[in-house]
Amino acid sequence: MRTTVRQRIRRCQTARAVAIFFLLATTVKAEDGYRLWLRYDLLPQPAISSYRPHLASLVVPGSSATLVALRTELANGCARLLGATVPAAVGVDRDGAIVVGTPQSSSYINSLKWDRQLADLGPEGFRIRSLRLGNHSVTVIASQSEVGALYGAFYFLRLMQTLQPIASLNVRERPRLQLRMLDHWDNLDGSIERGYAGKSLWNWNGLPDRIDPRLRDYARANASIGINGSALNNVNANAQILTADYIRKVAAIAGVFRPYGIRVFLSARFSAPIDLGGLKTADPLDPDVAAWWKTKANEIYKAIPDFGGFLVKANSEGQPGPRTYGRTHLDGANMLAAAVAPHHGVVIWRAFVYDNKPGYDRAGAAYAELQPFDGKFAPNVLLQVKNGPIDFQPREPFHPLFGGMPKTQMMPEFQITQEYLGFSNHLVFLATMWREFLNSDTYAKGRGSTVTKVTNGSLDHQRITGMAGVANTGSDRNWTGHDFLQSNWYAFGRLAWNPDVDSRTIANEWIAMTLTHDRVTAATLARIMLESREAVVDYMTPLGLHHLFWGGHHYGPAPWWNTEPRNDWNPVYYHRANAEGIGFDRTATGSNTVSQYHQPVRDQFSNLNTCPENFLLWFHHVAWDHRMRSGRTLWDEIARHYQRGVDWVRATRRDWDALSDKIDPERHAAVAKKLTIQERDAIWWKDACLTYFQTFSKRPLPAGVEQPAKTLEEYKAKSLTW
Ligand code: GCV
Repeated sequence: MRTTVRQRIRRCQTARAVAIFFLLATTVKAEDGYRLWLRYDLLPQPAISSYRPHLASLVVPGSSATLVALRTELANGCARLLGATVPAAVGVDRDGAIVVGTPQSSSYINSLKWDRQLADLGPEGFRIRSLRLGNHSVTVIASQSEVGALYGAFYFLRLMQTLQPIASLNVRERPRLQLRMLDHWDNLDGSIERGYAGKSLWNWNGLPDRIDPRLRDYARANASIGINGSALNNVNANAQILTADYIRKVAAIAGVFRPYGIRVFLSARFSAPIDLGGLKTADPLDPDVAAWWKTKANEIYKAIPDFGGFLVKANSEGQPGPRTYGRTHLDGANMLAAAVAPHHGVVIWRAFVYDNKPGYDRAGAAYAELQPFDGKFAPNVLLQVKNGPIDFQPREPFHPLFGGMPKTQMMPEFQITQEYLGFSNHLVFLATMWREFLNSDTYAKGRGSTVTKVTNGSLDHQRITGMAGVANTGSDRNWTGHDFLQSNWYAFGRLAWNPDVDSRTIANEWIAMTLTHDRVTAATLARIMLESREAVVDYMTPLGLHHLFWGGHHYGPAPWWNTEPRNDWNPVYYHRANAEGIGFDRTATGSNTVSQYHQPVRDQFSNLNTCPENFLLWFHHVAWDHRMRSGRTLWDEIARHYQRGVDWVRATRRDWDALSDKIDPERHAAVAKKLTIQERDAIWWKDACLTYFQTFSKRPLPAGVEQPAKTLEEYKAKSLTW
């Protein structure tokens, strides 16, 4: 049969259209994790039907960058969730309008006379109300500030993403903490210290001219969970970040973040006046040094008027600091604080300081060093304190500085990136760990003086509050290296907004937004996430053991390690296993750092009979045959914990495999692969630790605990690439 030219052209066009369609379909459907929890996939039909009448138009007047971002987010989000465009409108001319903005940007919101109510919620808080405007039923999302309205819009989208009703809303939300920050340990060469998801997101070489569009998506994701600060560079800081060249680059990043309410911070190297300024000293009490920092701060604020301030790691792990010049942390922090104070900036001084004196206990170092300065820091200084007294271990008791410095502004530091939790290979949901810490009762002012209350400022009337998380983001397409670990970024943001949110709520939200609306599947996933942290503690460091990690990279077990130049970088320093028993005696018969806690916490931890068993070997050196509450000996109990951890990973792999038809194939396969590694590692942890500790305990493994496959020498010879 002969075809006409016209027919051939049409066929070609059709073929091209089909090809483009498939190309688009595969691009759009690529389940590579890039979209995080902001996927906005089509909702189930019943939800669409119930939402549709309340989403008839978007009335978001204004042309500022924030309002444009807000309007775009709402329009895209609603259109994709509902599968139909929600038109933008200038006025409320129908039922179901969504009216968003501030009293300044929207005459409708102005007409509501909500000034007092909005003021009560603070500059970043918002109200969402279903009400009648004139003759129409509408939903109003309002805030004092445009960024607050943006937070409200994300909240509203989340309601739909998690299938909540929107017909009759009366929401009042405000962040409980002021500084909600991600700390990036990103180096200027693009590498990330303790980063397991690729390279740095900041393309320093291309900036300020070439701005990666991904920066905007980073900002969107953060704004969606209320994160409002980003410290861009490693706390092991390179002074170059403070040069004019880099300030221009930082200003370009700040320009992308600003509409989303995110301010940039920089880690400052304390010796910068020498490194960059050519001064002979960085002594904080030297007037030339103070003047150099003032000039530098002025220069930064000129380029970035909303610059947040400096984050400082001083006199810690080889970093320069005031003590290099015979001065104190107080001298250093207050000198820098004076430089940024005229611009309303803050100094975030890290409490991660420890010395290397013979016979000392690293867990008590920060308290000994900093507590005496309580009440003496300048009003714009915050002390950023890791959740536990050592270093982001799978389980630590709360840091005694919480509750120990009532006249100082305290800001917890979490590690979202999993330096000590299997990098981006292990599925660990960290909300439960952070919850445990926030719920801890310091007893600083009697019962109920929880870390949450220290953090949110309610216990000691703290003026500036905050929380920081060391980011787990990188250039990997899925941002965090493991699809599930996006949930930790999400969880951090949710807890920084409200440190009272419970872990289950966070898990459920994240699952609904990111993985599935199927109830049964979601329940399985939530259970896995909520159990995961305890499982990791079981197979890595049960019963209060800590820092058993391979030296340097901290991946995998090396309880035998004793070759680091500093004692307190060696696992043997922490577990102290010998023929009698195992554990670090931090009671009065040992280092007595337990005395840094208030009563009755101190007594509870000190007493072998009342010490919670999950902290037992943190505070006590315990005999191998010590009877645990279960009736088993300590040795048997340790062994059973390791086995339990391994069993959990095996069961989780089975659970995950069974969900292959419930999760898209791409992410299912990616997570399955990671779980294989996690199982291999859990077995490695169990076997290496038990084989090694057995050389001291000289006891057999109890029934039900699998025999290790290799010899201790083989575990010792293993490397990261084994
Ligand atoms: C940025 C631990 C990590 C270091 C990190 C340090 C810190 O020691 O291993 O990589 O340095 O903590 O928090 O300053």
